[in-house]
Amino acid sequence: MATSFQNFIGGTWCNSSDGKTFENRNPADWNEILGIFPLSTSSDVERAAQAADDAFRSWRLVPAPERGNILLRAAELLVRRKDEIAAIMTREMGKPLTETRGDVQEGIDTAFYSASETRRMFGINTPSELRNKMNLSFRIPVGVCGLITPWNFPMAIPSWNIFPGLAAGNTFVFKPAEDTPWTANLLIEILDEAGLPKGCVNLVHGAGSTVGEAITKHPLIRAVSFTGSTATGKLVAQNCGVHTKHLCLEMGGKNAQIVLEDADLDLAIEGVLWGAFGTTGQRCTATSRLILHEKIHDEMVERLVSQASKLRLGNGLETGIDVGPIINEKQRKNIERYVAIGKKEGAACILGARVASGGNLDKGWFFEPTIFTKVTPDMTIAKEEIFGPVLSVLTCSSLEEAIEINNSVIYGLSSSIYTRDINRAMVAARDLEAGITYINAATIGAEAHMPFGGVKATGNGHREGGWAVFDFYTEWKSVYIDYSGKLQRAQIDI
Ligand code: UN1
Repeated sequence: MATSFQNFIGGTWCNSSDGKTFENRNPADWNEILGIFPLSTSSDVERAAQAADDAFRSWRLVPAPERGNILLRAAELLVRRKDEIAAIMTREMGKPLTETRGDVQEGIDTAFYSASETRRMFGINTPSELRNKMNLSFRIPVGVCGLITPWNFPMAIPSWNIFPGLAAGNTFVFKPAEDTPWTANLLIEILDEAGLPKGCVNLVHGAGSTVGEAITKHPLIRAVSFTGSTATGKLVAQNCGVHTKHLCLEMGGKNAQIVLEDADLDLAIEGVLWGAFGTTGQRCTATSRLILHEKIHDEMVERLVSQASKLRLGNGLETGIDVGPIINEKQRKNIERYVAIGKKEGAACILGARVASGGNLDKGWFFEPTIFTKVTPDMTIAKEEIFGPVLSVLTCSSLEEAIEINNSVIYGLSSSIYTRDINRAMVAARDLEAGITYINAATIGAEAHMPFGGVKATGNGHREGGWAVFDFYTEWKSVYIDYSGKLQRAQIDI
């Protein structure tokens, strides 16, 4: 019998209001049921929002450094349980242990960073235009925040919202992805053990169409942070718009690595292997386009294919595995659909392009690392996010053309350029339309204390990570202190 897990509302573990459940399965071994989780209802969201609202009244008054101390304890517990959490995460979403340990580490880094910010979160004081008057402005929490997160970074993404959000004095209603509910429970356990007061973070498992939707419409929830597909993000945005909620959207990407003719090709090949096939290509920041200068195109493609074909697919719990499974059957079908479109539109498929099978691979949702060449910017596989191990290779004859190709898509999350020419690298850093640009490094690997997010259709202008996330999780309060002892009228001529 698989273990049953629960929601966490108002500091108490509980089932969904109507007792319904869903299964959590291992994408590398679909017969393995990891646990049974509550399929919650909108009335569970109602209770969670109430609990978060009650908790907010006192949590916002706890001195920020004291809130930070709880985050420090959470960080220490995460350090202690890192390997255990990583192993569970690999079982529920498939990426190899090296990567799930990295995912937990990103949570740890964010916890330490957020705790340190509780002694900063600087405000701004300005001179007043009047005599004997002082102007202060400082950050205040937003209130109850809704958090809807994806399965590809089940510790890092919740962490980089919840930790800074709590540091700033907010409380949460948290709905994790249905593919990775267990990691979410572990995070909540840790926050509880670290001493977080009841109701500050409420966990409600279930479907986006019920739990997610209720979060985006609930009147007590003032802000929503959503990471996931562009299609769902648009629905979230509609609801948040109608219900006047603050919204942070982190959606699709179509990230490119550019390799110019003077680049260190060994480095560029290592970078694209990691960027395109790490996490089985299932990162918002994954490299899904490779833009090669025509002078190095053939050599780079030949060497890349030879190395990509040696990547080892399998269960991420086993040592030596480079590429884990696709998250579920639906997503693997979606990848197959894009591969068929790529072939139909005339791209040349030179590696993979099929379901990986044989032995243990038949137990899960594996797909072979896939490379298309002769891709042109107008093709579907050059424009749409695939979220799988599929790389589209395009050709350019100059830096300017490479930048134009990079910028031709609707998205703008991550980008990368390999060149030894500092001048061209700096032009790329300025002109690539993306929230993140790497120079001589892959498109993946953002650090916890730097702003994370994208331009254009990737998001709505907010950033997660680093100091920038506090712009979402706080509002500015302006305070005027008049110590003149008389009525002073701003802007009024005497
Ligand atoms: C994501 O893919 O949604 O920069 C997050 C990176 C990781 C985070 C990725 N630190 O690739």
